[in-house]
Amino acid sequence: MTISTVTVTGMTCGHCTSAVREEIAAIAGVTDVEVDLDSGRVTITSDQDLDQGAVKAAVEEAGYQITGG
Ligand SMILES: [Cu+2]
Repeated sequence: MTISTVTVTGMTCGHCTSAVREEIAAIAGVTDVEVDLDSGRVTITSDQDLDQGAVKAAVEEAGYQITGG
């Protein structure tokens, strides 16, 4: 099991966090996604090495940006 964290900017409400959570949850191997709206911190649990490019693409697909790991 691998736990990764990224920081996402641009989220302003629960709909934003849901959009990010759903996009990241669709990535291969991801088993859990926790999104903290206030800090922008997203904690991703996966059962295989996480594809960071896929995470970036998922966040951008949801309409937000990753600012840090
Ligand atoms: Cu929102």
